[in-house]
Amino acid sequence: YAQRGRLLWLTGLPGAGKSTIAFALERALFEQNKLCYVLDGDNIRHGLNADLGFSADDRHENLRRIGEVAKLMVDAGQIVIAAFVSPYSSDRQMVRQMFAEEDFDEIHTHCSLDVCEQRDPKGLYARARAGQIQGFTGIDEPYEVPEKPELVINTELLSVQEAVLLMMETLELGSAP
Ligand code: GGZ
Repeated sequence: YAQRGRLLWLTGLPGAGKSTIAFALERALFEQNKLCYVLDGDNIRHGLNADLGFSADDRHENLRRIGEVAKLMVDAGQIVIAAFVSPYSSDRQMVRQMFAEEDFDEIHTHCSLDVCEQRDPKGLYARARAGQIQGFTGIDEPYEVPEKPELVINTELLSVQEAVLLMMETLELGSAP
């Protein structure tokens, strides 16, 4: 059984569609018998990183640990799909540097703040606007737009399935589903 492990890193504003695309891609790869696994806030921040919040230092440590976990999984031959806001270029660069060039791809799930805020799937933008959450990315914390991502997915224009196809083709992940 030969499969090259690699890390696909999805970054973008809350509500941009990172996790949705990550899980749709996981399903598509799974159907092609590829070993893959999604890491996102829901399975990382409740367990391994339950001690961390959203200060710049905590976000840095969150992403450092995720990078280390992903490295082990990539060594084990997995396609790891990581979906994290990862708002700071320096943190994304740190993770990138943990991997060989061919094993790491940065994918910017791009969506305007207005549309993310309209979607507000968890009601967090509303809470941030109301002052109930401080330091919320896009509201009172910056999101540093990736300068040279391997791929940009505009989630205002593409459907989830179109985004999956684009990733499959551009990143040479397998045959089109
Ligand atoms: C950003 C926050 C915050 C703050 C809670 N800022 O839409 P979500 O809910 O599911 O995605 C966001 C998630 C961000 O966690 P990450 O581990 O991806 O962040 S980072 O990469 O910056 O470490 C959001 C929710 O947690 N959330 N508070 N203040 N997002």
